[in-house]
Amino acid sequence: MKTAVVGPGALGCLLAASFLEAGEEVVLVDYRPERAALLRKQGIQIQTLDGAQKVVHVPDDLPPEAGVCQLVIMAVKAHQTRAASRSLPDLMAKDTVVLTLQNGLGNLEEMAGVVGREPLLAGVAFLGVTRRDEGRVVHAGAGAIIIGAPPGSRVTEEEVQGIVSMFRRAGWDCQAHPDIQTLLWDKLLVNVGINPFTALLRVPNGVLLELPEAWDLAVAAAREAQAVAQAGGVPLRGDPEERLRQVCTATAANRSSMLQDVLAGRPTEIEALNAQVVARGAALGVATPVNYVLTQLLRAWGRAGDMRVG
Ligand code: KPL
Repeated sequence: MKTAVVGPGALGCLLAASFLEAGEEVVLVDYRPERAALLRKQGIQIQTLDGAQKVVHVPDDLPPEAGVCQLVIMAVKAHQTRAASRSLPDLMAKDTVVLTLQNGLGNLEEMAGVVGREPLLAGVAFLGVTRRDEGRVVHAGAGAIIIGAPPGSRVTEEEVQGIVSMFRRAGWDCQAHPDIQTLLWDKLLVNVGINPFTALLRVPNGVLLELPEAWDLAVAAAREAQAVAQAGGVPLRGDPEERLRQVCTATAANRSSMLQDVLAGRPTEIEALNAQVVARGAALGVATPVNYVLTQLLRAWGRAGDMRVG
């Protein structure tokens, strides 16, 4: 199935390269002409899980030149979703399915505002993947990709299975899940615990396990997310501490996406992560003090910009 991967960041590059290597027709969709030209020239350089290096030349284009696809995978940062969604109609025919594998909450709503809820699928990716530079990625941690149809989607179970099979042919541990809403919250719980602390402390995910002060706060942030989910009717069960431990262990060497953003001086995804817990908690009367502090700290980090020293 012809697939467009929108956003040549760490996840987008890794997925697009894996699909191409599995013999799929794939196009990497970029919005920045100069980066598209660079990737076309140099290809995507990947360090695989076992440390091997390879270069994969994935066709890279701008919409609308990328053409109409059967599957569009959104892999841009959460704060770019609105802008990227405007190009979706250029990539879509009547039966095109759009899958978001982005972090956080709010992406589905942004996309639905442009193309409606019917063609949408959502997914969570528990991979450790680091972008070293434009088109240079390190696959640092194995993990599952789970996809499913959110409320209002017209995508059938059979179509979901077809997409799962495509991911598996490309070597991914991919599964379908009937309750993707709960999984989006499960991933949010993980991200609100891991991402701000790794970004503020500048440590890879696994180091959090060795820093009791940070660990306790990370667990508290995750517990708040669970309480908000449950108050909103999302049956998010299980022990948040155990969940964080699993992901930190599986992605120990990885730099979280927020740490990568901070190191590169890019905007972070705090608004789609901890800020969502705070806003939804406020609406439901659930206190979220740890997420509030983290949100404000990362917002202040973003605002400080050039005023930072060093
Ligand atoms: O999703 C991630 C991220 O970095 O955004 C995890 C799973 C925490 C891996 O680093």
